Amino acid sequence: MGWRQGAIANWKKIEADEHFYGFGERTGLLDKLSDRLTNWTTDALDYTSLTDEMYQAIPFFMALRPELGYGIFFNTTFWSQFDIGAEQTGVWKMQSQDKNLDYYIIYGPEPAQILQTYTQLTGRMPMPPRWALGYHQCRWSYASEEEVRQLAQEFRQRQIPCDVIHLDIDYMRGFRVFTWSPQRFPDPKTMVKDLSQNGFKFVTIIDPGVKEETEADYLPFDEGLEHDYFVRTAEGKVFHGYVWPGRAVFPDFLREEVREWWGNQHQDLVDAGIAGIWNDMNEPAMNDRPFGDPGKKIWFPLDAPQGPVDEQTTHAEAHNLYGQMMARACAEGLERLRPTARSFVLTRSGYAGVQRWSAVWTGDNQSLWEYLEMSLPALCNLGLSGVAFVGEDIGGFAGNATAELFARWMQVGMLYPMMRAHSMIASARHEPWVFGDRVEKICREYIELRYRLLPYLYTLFWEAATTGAPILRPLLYHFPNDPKTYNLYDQVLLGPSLMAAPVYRPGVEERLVYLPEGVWYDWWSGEMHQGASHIVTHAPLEKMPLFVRAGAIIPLAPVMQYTDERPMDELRLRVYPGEGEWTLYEDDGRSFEYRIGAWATTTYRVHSSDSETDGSQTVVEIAARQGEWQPQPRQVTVEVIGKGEQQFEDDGSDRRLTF
Ligand code: MIG
Repeated sequence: MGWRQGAIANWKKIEADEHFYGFGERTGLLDKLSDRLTNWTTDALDYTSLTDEMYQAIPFFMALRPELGYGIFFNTTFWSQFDIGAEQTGVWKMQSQDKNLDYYIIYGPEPAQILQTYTQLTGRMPMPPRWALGYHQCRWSYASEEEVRQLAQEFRQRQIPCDVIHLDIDYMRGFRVFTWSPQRFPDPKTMVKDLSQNGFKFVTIIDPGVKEETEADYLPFDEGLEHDYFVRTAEGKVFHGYVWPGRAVFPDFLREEVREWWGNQHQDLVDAGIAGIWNDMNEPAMNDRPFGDPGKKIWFPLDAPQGPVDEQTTHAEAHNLYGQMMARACAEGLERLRPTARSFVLTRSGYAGVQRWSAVWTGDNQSLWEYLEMSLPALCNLGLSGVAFVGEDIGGFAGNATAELFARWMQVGMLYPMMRAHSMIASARHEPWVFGDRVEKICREYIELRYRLLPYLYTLFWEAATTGAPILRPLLYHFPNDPKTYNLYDQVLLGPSLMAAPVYRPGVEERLVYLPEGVWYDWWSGEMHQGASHIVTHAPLEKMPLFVRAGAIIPLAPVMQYTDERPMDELRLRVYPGEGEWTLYEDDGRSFEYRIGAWATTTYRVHSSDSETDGSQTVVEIAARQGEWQPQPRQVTVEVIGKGEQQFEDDGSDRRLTF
């Protein structure tokens, strides 16, 4: 180790065959060997595969080689940096502007164990509302009640499932947070109520910058100023930056009373029926002069005091926590204001542990094939950093998707833990029907597949909530001793069983796929393949190659137009012959009752047995349901691939089926 004024560093050896993952939100490919990675939250607008500082700053990574892996959590919120053999081959380095060197070494040997321990330290996500797993539609902006009603109607008429509509900054009056534009949204409560009859939930954007309003009454500014809630400079002046509403001030979210006050500001939105909040610009992002002028990006002076008086620090230490504490204020506020319903919170910026309060999306990507390609390793590395509920803007934020790009992106988006399409102001719309019939049909099919997979997905969220496991996983997560997976960034596992090998290049209709050890089944045709091997699979625009591991049990729900359209009255289990086990998790999907026992788990097992008379049989065993939650009466169909199906009324008792 070494130190000098204002910096401290530590060096360690890189072993042969070692690879490096996690590091929070990152561009480029999966393995970060030979990279330098800075932890400093930044509005990474226009980022590319070479960009270092991103919206999230999570000073955690894991090192992996066959039979051994370990994690490092660098416990500092100051500016910090990892150098993974870039400066000196065979050596990695961590340095920070902290006075103390404080870090955790987390033993694996496998990624799952590392994450379990890491999330024991930094926390895990709460169960989200089930509707947040549905399809989200966003645009900057759906800017009037009429436009929103039209959009909602379009989804239902075209029978494309959708649960959530996001309202971007133009719903506000002159970009003032916690207001509505009276011209564009004269009666938000009625709009939300009407559309909720049809199953829609609403998420509104909230930025941290509060408009400095010296004349008219504007409570968020007046109250914040009166109670001294805004960040001040070291000289004691209220700090100003320029954001959407013009000259603005910024709450000091590090203080508990400020978080509480901020959380309570969401009351009117909650009264209007808003069920989720989207926190943007919280790196924090701001300019030194009004937007539109050629200003430059700034943030608070590094010596600006922040935090409670008895534990005060400066922005140098608080910077990386700004977005995280804003998301926390929001999540805790919503839980107070909606005490019987789970809410959805989405944040752009965060630090280690952001999963405790919010889902994360990766900011401003572009409508280009390269960004579709990069989305998988980016989301996988976030998952390997403890943040399981993540998504990218489907279709790309900046620019205009082509029909082909959009179709391929919707296929990949089906795998994103948060599935949301978005598009930038003045760019083409990214809705499932804007690219003509062929692409609309593809979008419908993949969104429907998402809804069919909801019981599987919801169980993966439960796993994330209880163990810290990612939902979207790189192959190395399940095959950590297979070096062929170490740089495999363009195939992903959704949970333990379902593997996708998406197409992310124009004009490509054949896809090379690596099948790790074991038997794999083609999701679409049921065809069986023996791994470890490479295969070439046909992938016309209608098809994203999907494979299932032998021994997998995938629970499927009927297609619905939104998650709560009706209780799940039918459940289909797709069973892939082999040895395997799967526990299905269920609860009411919306309240906090699961915390006091209102949940249900059912464990299914599959194995083969050789009987003298019938040859090889597949046996499916269903253990008696556990927990206090009672699902709706339902018909269960067990379908063993290649063997046939059987049905029964699910009364929660144990059974044994042979095929
Ligand atoms: O200065 O609210 O990343 O998703 O649509 C741009 C407008 C501000 C950036 C976000 C983007 C959002 C946009 N915001």
